[in-house]
Amino acid sequence: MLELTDPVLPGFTPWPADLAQRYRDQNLWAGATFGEVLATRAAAAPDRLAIVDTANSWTYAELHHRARSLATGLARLGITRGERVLVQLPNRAEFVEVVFALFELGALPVFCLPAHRAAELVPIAGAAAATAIITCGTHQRFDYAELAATVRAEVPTLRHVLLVLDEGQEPHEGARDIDEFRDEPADLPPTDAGDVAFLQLSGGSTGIPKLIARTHDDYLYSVRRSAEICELDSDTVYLATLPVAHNFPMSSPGILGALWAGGTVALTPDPTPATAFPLIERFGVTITGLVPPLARLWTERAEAGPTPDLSSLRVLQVGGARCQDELARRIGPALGVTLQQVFGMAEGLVCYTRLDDPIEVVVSTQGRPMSEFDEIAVVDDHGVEVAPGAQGNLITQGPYTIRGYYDNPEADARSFTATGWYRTGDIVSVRPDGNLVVAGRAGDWVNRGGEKVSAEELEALLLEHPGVRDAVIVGTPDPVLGQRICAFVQPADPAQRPTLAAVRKFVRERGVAAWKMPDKVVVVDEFPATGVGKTSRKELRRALADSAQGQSSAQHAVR
Ligand code: OOB
Repeated sequence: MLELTDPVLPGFTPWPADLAQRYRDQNLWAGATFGEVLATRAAAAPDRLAIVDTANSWTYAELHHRARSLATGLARLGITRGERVLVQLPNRAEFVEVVFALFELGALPVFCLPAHRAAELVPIAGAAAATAIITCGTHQRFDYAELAATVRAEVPTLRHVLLVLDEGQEPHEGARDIDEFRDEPADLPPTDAGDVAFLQLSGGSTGIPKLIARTHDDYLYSVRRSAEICELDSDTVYLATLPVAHNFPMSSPGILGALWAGGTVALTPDPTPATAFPLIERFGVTITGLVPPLARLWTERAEAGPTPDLSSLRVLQVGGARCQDELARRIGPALGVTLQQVFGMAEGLVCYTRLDDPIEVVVSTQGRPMSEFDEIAVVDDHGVEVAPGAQGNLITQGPYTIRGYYDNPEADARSFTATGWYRTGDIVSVRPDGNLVVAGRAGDWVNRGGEKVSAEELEALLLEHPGVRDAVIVGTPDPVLGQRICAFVQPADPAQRPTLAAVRKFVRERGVAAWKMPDKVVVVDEFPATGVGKTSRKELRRALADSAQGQSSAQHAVR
C-alpha cells in the first residue's frame, strides 16, 4: 500500500526532470486536481446544470455533494488512495459521480468499456492489481454483475463488487449496492496534482494489457487546452455519445472539458440517431464526438429527411479512425454543423482541426497538435527523419504524452524510443501548413470503426479452435467501418471447413468483446509463401490483405 506522502505510483514512468520543470514553469501543469476543479465550479455556480441523462439531472452542487458522499462511503469500505478500481459503466450520470468520487479519494479508476468481457477484464484487473470493480446490473440484456462476479473469482486482489442498480434490481450474492455507501461527506486525505489520476487502456493490445497512467496535472492540461480549442464555455452542452470511458469522449474535450468550462454534460445510452437526435433537441446539445461509422449513420439519417431539431448542435467532432474525405465533406451540410477532425490516442497526443480552418483542411487532414509544446517527428523504420511532407512513422513527446506504460517494461521497449518519445504506430505525413494526414497503422491492427483489434491476439484465439490449423487476421476496407475483420483460416482437416458462424460462436464463447468477432472467414488450403521463404506473419498479413482487397474490388466490379 502507498504511503500518503508518496506522490506517484510504483510502475509509473515520470517525465524527465527538466521537461517536468519546464511544463510547471510554463503553467501547463497548473497544480490542480480534478477534485479541485469540481469544487471550484460548485462554489462558483452551484445551481448550474452539470449532468443530465434520461433519468437524472444534477447541478454542480449536487454532483459535488454526491461525489464527496460516495468517496466517504468508499473510504469506509476500506478503499484508499492509490488503489485501483475497475469502472465498467454505460453512459449514464452515475459514471461521472463514481469517477469523481474515486478522484476525491485518490483511488484510481481503471476505465473499462461496456463491451469488455472476462477475456479482457481479468488480465486488466490482474495487471492493475485492482481491489474493486464498480459496474451495473443488467444493461442492454447483458448481466454486468455476473461478469464482475466471474472476474472477481479469477483475480485474487479483487475484494469488492459494487453495483449501480436501477429501481427494482437487487445485488447478486457477494456484491453490494453502491447506494449503501452514500455517507455524510467527511474530510478525506488530500491528493496531489502530480498523482496518477486513473489508468486508461491502450487501444489494441496483446499479451499483458497496456495500461496508461495519467496524472491530474498532465491530463488536466490536455482537457483545458482541448476546451479552449473547441471554444467551450458555460453554455456548452456536450453529449457523450461514444462510450464515455474512452479517451475521446472523456477529454477531447469530452465530459471533463465540459465540466472544466462550467458547461453541461449530457449522456446518451446509445449512439444511434433514433436515440441521440431526440436527446440533442431535448438537452440543447452544442457539441459531440463520433467515430466515422457513426458520423456516416448520422449524416445519412439527416440527408434522408426531417429529423428532430438539431439546430443547437454547432460542432461535430469525428475521430478514432480515419474519416474519409468524401464523408467529411457531407457532414457539415447534412447536420448543419462545423466539422472538427480529431486524431488522438489514449497515450497522449491529440491533434485537432481548428473551428476556423478552411474547409479543405477540415475535410482532408486530421489536424495539428493541440499544444505548441507537443513535439512530433516523422521517421523511417531506422528512426531517421524523413523528408518534409513524406510519409513515415509518427513519434512524439510532450506535456501530456506518457513516457512509458504502467509497469510494463516489455511494452515500453517496443513503444518508446531510447529518449522516451512515444512511437504512435501511425503512418502519417505532415503538410507544409502543419496539418497531419494519417495514412494508416504500421502495426498489425485492424481499426474497426475506431475499435482497435490486434491481429495477433485474435489469431492466437482462433488457433485454440481444434478445427483451425492456422489463422491470419487482416483488415479489409469497408465503406462504413473503415475496416472489417477478415480471418483467413487453414482447416486442420480439409474435409471440415470452419464456417463464419462456427468461428464467431467460438470467439464469443472465449468471452471477448463483441467488436473482435471476425466479419468474414475465408478458408484457404495454404497461405501464400512469402518472398524469401520465411514465415513472417507480418508479410503474410500483407499478402493476404492485398488478396482480400483484390477480392473486394472484384466483388464491387461484379456488382
Ligand atoms: C483514440 O484513442 P485510442 O487510444 O483508442 O486509439 C489511438 C489510435 C491512433 O494511434 C490511430 O491509430 C487511431 O487510433 N486514430 C485515428 C484517428 N484518431 C485515432 N486514425 C486516423 N484518423 C483519426 N482521426 O482513438 C482517440 C483518443 C483521443 C481523441 C480521439 C481519438
